[in-house]
Amino acid sequence: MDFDPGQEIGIGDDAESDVADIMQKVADHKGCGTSGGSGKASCGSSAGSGDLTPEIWEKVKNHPCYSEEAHHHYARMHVAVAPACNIQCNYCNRKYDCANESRPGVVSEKLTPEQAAKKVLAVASTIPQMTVLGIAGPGDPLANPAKTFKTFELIYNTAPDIKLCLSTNGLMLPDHVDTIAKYKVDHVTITINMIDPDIGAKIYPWIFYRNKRYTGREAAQILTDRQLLGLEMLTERGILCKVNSVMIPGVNDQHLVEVNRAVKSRGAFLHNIMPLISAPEHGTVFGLTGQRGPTAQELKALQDGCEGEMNMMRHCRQCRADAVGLLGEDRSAEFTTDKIMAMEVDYDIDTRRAYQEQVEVERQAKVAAKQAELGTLAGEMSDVKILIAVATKGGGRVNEHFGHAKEFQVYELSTSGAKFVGHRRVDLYCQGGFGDEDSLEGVIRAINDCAAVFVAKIGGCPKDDLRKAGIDPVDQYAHEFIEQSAIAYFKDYLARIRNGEIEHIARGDADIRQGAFIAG
Ligand code: CLF
Ligand code: SF4
Repeated sequence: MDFDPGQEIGIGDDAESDVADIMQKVADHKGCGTSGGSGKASCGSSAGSGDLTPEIWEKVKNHPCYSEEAHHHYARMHVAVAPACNIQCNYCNRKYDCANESRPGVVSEKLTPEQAAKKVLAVASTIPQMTVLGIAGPGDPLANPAKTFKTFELIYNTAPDIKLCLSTNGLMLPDHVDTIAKYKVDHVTITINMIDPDIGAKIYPWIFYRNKRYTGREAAQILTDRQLLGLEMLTERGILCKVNSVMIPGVNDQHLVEVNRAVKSRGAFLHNIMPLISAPEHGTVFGLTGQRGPTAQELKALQDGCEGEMNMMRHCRQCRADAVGLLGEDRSAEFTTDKIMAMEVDYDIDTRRAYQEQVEVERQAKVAAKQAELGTLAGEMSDVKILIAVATKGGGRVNEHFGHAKEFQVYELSTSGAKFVGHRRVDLYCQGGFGDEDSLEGVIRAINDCAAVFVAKIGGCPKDDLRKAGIDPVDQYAHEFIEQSAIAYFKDYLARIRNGEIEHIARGDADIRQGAFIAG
C-alpha cells in the first residue's frame, strides 16, 4: 500500500499503531485461514461472472450491493415499513435512520405495507433499472415481521422481476428463515459486529428477547449465537448472505478479522466492513462519548486484509432506510407518500426488460473496453500502486463535473488493472456558480490519498489548488469508461516515472466524511 503514515492529514500515533496492529492481525489471519490474499475475482470484480456459478451469478448480476460492477448500472430502493427495534446499538439514535443500513441524519417517512407496495411499483415504472427492493429499517425488519413479510408478499405477487432483500440485526432471524425462503428473499444481510460477547457488551447496552430485557455480556452472547445460527440456516438453504460490520476503532477493529473468519466458515457470500459514523450531533452514545470512526487508510487496510476467498464489499453507501436510486444518488424526494399516491402507475415488465437489455449492452461494452486496455498492460513490471478519485454519475463513465460531485469513487491502479476500493462523500464544491473554498479543502482532505482525480470538467481555480495538494486533475477522459481510462492513465504514469518526468511519491491518509449527506 502506498502510504506515508501521518502525512498531511494528521492521523495521530494511535491511528498509525492501529493500522500496524490490523496489518499484523491480518497477516496472522491469512496464515491460518484464507488462500493468502490472492484477491478473489469477486462480486467486486468487473470481469463479469468470474468464478461464480451460473446460479449465483444470476442472483448477483443486477443486484447493486452484491455486485460492485452492477452498482454502476442498477438501482435499489428501500421501503421504511419497520420502525421498531429489539436491540440497542451504541452507534444508533432512534430519531435517525438505522445506522446498519442507512445514513443517520434524515428521518424516514414510515409506510404501511400497502403504501410500500404502491411505492415500489411507482419507482419500478419510473426507474426501470431499479432491480432490488430492500427492507432495512428504520428499525429492524424482523422486529416488525408482519409488516415486513406482508410487504414482501405484495411485491412477490405483483412484481416478480424485482429481487427481494432484507437487512437485519439477526436476533430474530432463526425464527423467520422459512418465511424468508417462502417469499424467495434471496439476499439477506446480517449486521455482525462481534463474536466475542465481551466486545459485544461495549457495542450493545441491551437486547429485548422473548419478552425479556438482557444487558451486558449476556445480551451480547445471545445476540452472537442467534446471528451465527441464522447465518448457518440461511446458507444451508442457498440464500445469499452478506455480513455488514461496523468498524469501531479500539473496540472491534482488530476483532473483525475473527468475525470475517467466522462468517466465512459459515458460508457468508460477502463481507461489508463499514466505517463507524459517530458525529456528536447525531446524539448516539458513541457520538457523545467521542468514539472516533476509522480513517480511510485504516478501513482499507482492514478490507484488504480480509480479502481472500471471501468477497469484500467496498461500495456500500450506508444508505437510509427509504433510499431510492443508484447507490451514490438519492431520489427518495421524488417518491414521497403524497407524490406516489397521486401517481399513475404503469408497471410494464416488458418495458423494464427492454431497458435492462440496453443496460447490459453498455455493460458488456465497458467490460470489453477494460479487458482490451488491460491487455496493453501485459509485460509491465512494477510494484507501484496509486489511488485515483473519479467523478461519475453512473454507467461506469467519467461523466460528472468536479464542482457537481457529491462523492468520488476511488480506484486502486496497479499492473493488475483498476480495482474499485471505495468512495468518498464530499460537500459540493460548486455553490450556485461559485466555487466554495471551504468545500474545496474538504474535497482535498477526502481524496488526499489519491494521485489524481478524473472529472468530466473542472475550472481553473480548483485545478491549481488540487495540483498544489499533489493531486493531478485529469479531464482528458471525459465521458469515457472509468476502468479503461484508469488503466491508460496508469500506463502513462509508469512511463513518466521511467523517463524521469515524475517521481512516485506515497500519498497521505484521507478523511471519511462524517454526518448526513447534504443534497445539492
Ligand atoms: Fe438495501 Fe442492503 Fe439489500 Fe442493498 S443496501 S437491504 S443489501 S438492497 Fe447496500 Fe445500502 Fe450498503 Fe446496505 S449500499 S447500506 S449494503
Ligand atoms: Fe439502530 Fe439498527 Fe441497531 Fe436497531 S439494529 S439499534 S435500528 S442500528
